[in-house]
Amino acid sequence: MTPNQDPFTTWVDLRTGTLDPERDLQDKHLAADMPGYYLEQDGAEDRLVYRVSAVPVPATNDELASSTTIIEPGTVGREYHMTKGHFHANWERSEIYLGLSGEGLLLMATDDGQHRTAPLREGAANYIPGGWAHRSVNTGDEPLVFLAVYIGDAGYDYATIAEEGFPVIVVRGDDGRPEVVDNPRYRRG
Ligand code: M6P
Ligand code: ZN
Repeated sequence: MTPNQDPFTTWVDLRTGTLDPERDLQDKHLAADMPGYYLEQDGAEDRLVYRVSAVPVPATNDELASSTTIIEPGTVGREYHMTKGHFHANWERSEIYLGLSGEGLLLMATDDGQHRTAPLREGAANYIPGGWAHRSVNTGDEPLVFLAVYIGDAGYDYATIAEEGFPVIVVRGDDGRPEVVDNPRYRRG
């Protein structure tokens, strides 16, 4: 049998998340890419919130796709910078998030409103089973960097989270520390 791909190496800078070679960079800005994702977004300055550097592979269930994500530190209102978050279009597909640097939280939720919070920092390898939407939040003062590995045909369902939100949000408390609180705008599908 002849394999349909050659092996390849990607160098990962474990602190910055930079890949060598860079193949597919996607920058996510507050205004253009995340309209309505934060409770207090009106009037917030536009900015780069996060960057995804992907290692493209064919979108089949034989392949493992991967990417680093770098979330800049900061808040929009009281909410910490976060990714958009998604279910997989093939919703039973799973994923692993390995924390590389910085300090944050991984939020996971099912479409019937269950939710979980996991640590996302150096050395935390989080398993995200199929059916759990996932969003990462930078609660620290440095960029939050993690590596994701997922099945090639997982795909993205952004619409459910864009419309319904997550059951919880992560805000900076009065003492300056992160708090996970109920999302007043959460709508269960
Ligand atoms: C991780 C992976 C990617 C995802 C990225 C940003 O790197 O899960 O597939 O694109 O995080 O998350 P989102 O797509 O929700 O903005
Ligand atoms: Zn995913």
